Amino acid sequence: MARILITSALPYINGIKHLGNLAGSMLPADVQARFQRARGHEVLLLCATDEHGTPAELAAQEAGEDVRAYCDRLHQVQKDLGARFGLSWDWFGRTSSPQNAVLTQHFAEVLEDRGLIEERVDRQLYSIDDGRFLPDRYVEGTCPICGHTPARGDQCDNCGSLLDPLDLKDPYSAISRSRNLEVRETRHLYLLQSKLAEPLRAWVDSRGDWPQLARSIAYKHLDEGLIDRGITRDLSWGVPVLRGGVPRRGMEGKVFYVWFDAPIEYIAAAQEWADATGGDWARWWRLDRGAQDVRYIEFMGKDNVAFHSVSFPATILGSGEPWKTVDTLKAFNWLNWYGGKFSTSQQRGVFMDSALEILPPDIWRWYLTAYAPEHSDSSFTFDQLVAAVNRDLADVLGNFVNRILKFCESRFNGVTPEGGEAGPLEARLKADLAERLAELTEQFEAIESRKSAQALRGIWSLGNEYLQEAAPWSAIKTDPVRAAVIVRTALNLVSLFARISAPILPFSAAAMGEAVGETQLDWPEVNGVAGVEAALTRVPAGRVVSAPPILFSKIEADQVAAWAERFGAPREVA
Ligand code: B3M
Ligand code: ZN
Repeated sequence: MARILITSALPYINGIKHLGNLAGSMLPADVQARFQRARGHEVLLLCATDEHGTPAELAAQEAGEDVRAYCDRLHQVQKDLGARFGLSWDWFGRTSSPQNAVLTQHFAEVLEDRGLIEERVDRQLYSIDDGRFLPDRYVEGTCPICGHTPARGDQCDNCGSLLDPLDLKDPYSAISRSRNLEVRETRHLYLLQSKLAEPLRAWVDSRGDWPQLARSIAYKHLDEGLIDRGITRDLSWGVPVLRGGVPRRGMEGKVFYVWFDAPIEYIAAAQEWADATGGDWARWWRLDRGAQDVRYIEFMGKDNVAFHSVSFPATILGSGEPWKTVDTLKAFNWLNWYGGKFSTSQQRGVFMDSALEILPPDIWRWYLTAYAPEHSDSSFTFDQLVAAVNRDLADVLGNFVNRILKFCESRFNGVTPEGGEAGPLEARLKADLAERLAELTEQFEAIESRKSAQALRGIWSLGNEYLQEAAPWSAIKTDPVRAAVIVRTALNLVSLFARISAPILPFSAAAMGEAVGETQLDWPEVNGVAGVEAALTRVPAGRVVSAPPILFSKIEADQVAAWAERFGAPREVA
């Protein structure tokens, strides 16, 4: 048994997340966690809300709420939505936790003591009408690169360029819209990443297990050369810049930059979990306390890779302390909304709450895994969703399960029939299954979302093909013993399908398992035909089974039209 630590990028607190956020980090992290648990490994799956920085302050202001009250409320909303999507977090923490504050201050102290943090005089936009500095997203204006308006002080949403507020043309305050701004001097702490260029490169070189997308982004940033980064801000909401528990001289009233404290929450979330459950966080995070045996996997969208392959490792490696670092960094491309962008600020696309109003969670989980924006960007469209659901889930998996259970109910009174010996059809089925099960397991291990879904679909199809060829509905008329063998085999396939579908389709898999009396959906043994033999005798003769309620209803054209209207989907071009 191995120990596997899994984190996904921490969703900003500023509103309900859209399907793109789910597809590129939280969902694949959950699928992997469920798979590894089913394999018998010890897993710690952590996530948290990212509550600091200007996104939180601006969203609270827009909602007319105090920022802390806003974060309390949205944290609960995001936690509940995660649970409804089946995200099996061991802990869903908060970057605003006391644990994270203490740890963030600790890292800053240690880094400063090691000569890796320096105080510098900065020039920043100051709003005379608002009476304050305007960091990051508190300034908007025109992008100096592409000319888009409004671009935000930290980034242009149109061309993706990372910006400094001083780069913006025609800047104005995002708080008051005032253009009455001037440049003033202010002091800030800088993390001297340039001094860490060599150890960071050596560290990335040593990560043998990073998929291509993450690796190429990491080297791009290393090759461009590391620049020192300001890690404090003139804001009041955030982790205060303390040293030894008192305000650090010269930094009174300032807080750490959101991207400095947010990744530290990966560690702090484990501490929150330990404090709440009596678990041992150090065993997962400290190399001197057992974490050298942990495999650590991170999931995130490609825009977050720089922070996880350079900035956060700079904090950790720079500390000189024995912290666990990421072994496998799995990055995703963008899920687009009909070729354009999902947008939280403009409420464009389908969001986690409205998604669940129209379809159950497993439908989304399947679609977002099978069509994950993995090796390139991909576009969400309702037509593609319908094809995936109707074809894969309703016609293949749902149909198989329903058909065999209904047949067993009507012909065998819902009791798994006994008698008879497996024949050549079953032998071929087992050989095929052995091969495909190995392939499926390999794809899950490699964290290949699309290929895992594809391999799974292939195994479901084997079930349908078997049933079609074996035709128990004919056999029952001429050879009831043969019919018994087929039905027993197919009921065992239902059990097997429940076990291997559970990482992606936890709710449907539970219903399928229940239908054939299986509550332990562990992963089958992968050792050729012997493993399959074992899997196909789990449901013994004599066990009572019952057809589950419809697993997956087909989506009808008029539903799609209504959704397209409701979500303002652009008209599809054929
Ligand atoms: N909150 C950005 C995002 O949600 C940021 C990730 C933090 S991970 C430590 O895309
Ligand atoms: Zn731009």
